[in-house]
Amino acid sequence: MNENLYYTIFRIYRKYLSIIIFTIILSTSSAYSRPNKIFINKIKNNNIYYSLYVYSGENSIDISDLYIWDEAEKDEILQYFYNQEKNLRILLLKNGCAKLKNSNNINNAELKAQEYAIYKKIGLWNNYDFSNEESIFTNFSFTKLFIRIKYKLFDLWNLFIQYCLKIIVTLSTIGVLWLFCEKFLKKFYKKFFIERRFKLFIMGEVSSGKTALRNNLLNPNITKNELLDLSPSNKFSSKKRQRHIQIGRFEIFPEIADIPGSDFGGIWDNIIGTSYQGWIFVLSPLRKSGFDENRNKLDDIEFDKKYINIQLGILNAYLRGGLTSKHNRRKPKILILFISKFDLLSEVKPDDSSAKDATKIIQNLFKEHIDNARFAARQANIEFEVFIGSSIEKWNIDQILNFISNKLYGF
Ligand SMILES: Nc1nc2c(ncn2[C@@H]2O[C@H](COP(=O)(O)OP(=O)(O)OP(=O)(O)O)[C@@H](O)[C@H]2O)c(=O)[nH]1
Ligand SMILES: [Mg+2]
Repeated sequence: MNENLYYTIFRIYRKYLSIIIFTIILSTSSAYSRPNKIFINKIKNNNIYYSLYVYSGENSIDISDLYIWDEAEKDEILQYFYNQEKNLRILLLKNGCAKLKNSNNINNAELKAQEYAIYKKIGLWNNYDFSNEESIFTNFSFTKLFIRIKYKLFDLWNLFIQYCLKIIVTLSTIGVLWLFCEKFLKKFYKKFFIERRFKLFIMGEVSSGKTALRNNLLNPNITKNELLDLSPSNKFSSKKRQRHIQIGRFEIFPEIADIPGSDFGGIWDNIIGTSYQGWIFVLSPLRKSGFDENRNKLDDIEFDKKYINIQLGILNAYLRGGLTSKHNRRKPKILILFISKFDLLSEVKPDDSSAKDATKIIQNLFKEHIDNARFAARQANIEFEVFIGSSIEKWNIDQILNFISNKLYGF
C-alpha cells in the first residue's frame, strides 16, 4: 500500500516534471533574453517621460559578398547607426563601412549606396588608394557615371539653394530693416540736414499792425477782410509757419511771436528773456485802419503826429534800450523796421515808380525812427533793414521772411 502510494506520487512527479522544468526555463530565459531598455528623458509636471526600446531577438543577414571595414568594428561605429536605414547592407555601404566584392549579381541600390560613400569619401573611402583596386566600382560603367553626375549636380544644386537662401535672407533682412529705418532716417535727415527754424519777435505800439503782419507772414492766403476784422490782441502768442521757405536745400520754418502793444512788461520779458533770431518793429502812420465798418477806404486820412511820436519813444526804449542793455544776453541777429499801412497813402506798392512820392513821405515821417533803429543795430553789431509795406495789400510781406531766411541760411 505504502509502496503503491510512493509509486503513484513518483508517477505524478514524473508526469509534471517536464512542465515544471519548462516553466523554470521559460521564466529564466524570458528574464535574460529580453533586454528591453528604458531611457528616462525627463521628469516634468508630475510625469516621467521615457523611451522604451523593445528587444526583438537576434537576426542575421549574409554579408559574405562584402568586405567589412576594420575600423567600423573597432570604433563601434556601427552602434551609432540606429535605425535610419532598414536595409543593413545599404546602411553599411552608404556609410563607407563595407565594400562590395566583385560578383555577378550586384544589386543596383547597393552599388548606388557604395558610389555615394565613394563620392563623399566616407569611412573606408577616405584617402582610399584606387590604384590596385580591381573591384566593381573601379570599372567604367554608365550607371556609375550617371550616379557621379547625379551627385555632382545634387551638390551643386544644394550649393545653389544655400546661396539663394542666403541672398534671400540677407535681402529680406535688409528690406525689413530698410522699411523700419526709412521713416526714421528720412525724418532724421530732414530734421538735421534740411529743416531749419528761426524765431521772430514782433513788437510795436498798440494798433500799429503787428497781428496783421504776423497773420500774413504765417498764412500768405489770408484775406483783406480777415485782416480788417482784427481786434486788439489780448495776450502773447507764438506760432510756427506751416509752409516752409525754400533757401537752397533748406526748408525754413519760422516761428513768429506777437504781443499786444499794451503789454509793456511782456515785451521787456521777451527782449531780455527769450532768444529770437530776429526782431520786427512795426510802425504805422496812424492808429486806425483807415477803413469804415463797410470796409470802404476813408477819404480824409490824416497822419497821427502824436501816435508817430509815441512810437519813436517806445522804439528808443525797446530797441536802443534792449540792444544795448548789459543785462540782455539774447540779442537778435537781425532787426527789421516794418512801416505798415502804406495802402493808405498809395494805390500801388512802394517799389513802384508812381509810389515814389508816397514812399518819400513815409521815409520823412519816420526818419528819426529809422535813424535811431539803425544806430541801435550798429551798436549791437547786427543786420538792419527797413521795409515799407502793407499787410492788407500784401506789399513787401514775403520779402521780410526771404530777407531774414537769406541772411540766416543763404550762401
Ligand atoms: N489799412 C491798413 N490797415 C491795417 C494794416 N495792418 C493792420 N491794419 C489795421 O490796423 C488795425 C490794428 O491792427 P492789428 O494788427 O490788430 O494791430 P496790433 O499791432 O496787433 O495791435 P495790438 O494787438 O492791440 O497791439 C486793424 O484794424 C487792422 O485791420 C495795413 O497794412 N493797412
Ligand atoms: Mg495785435
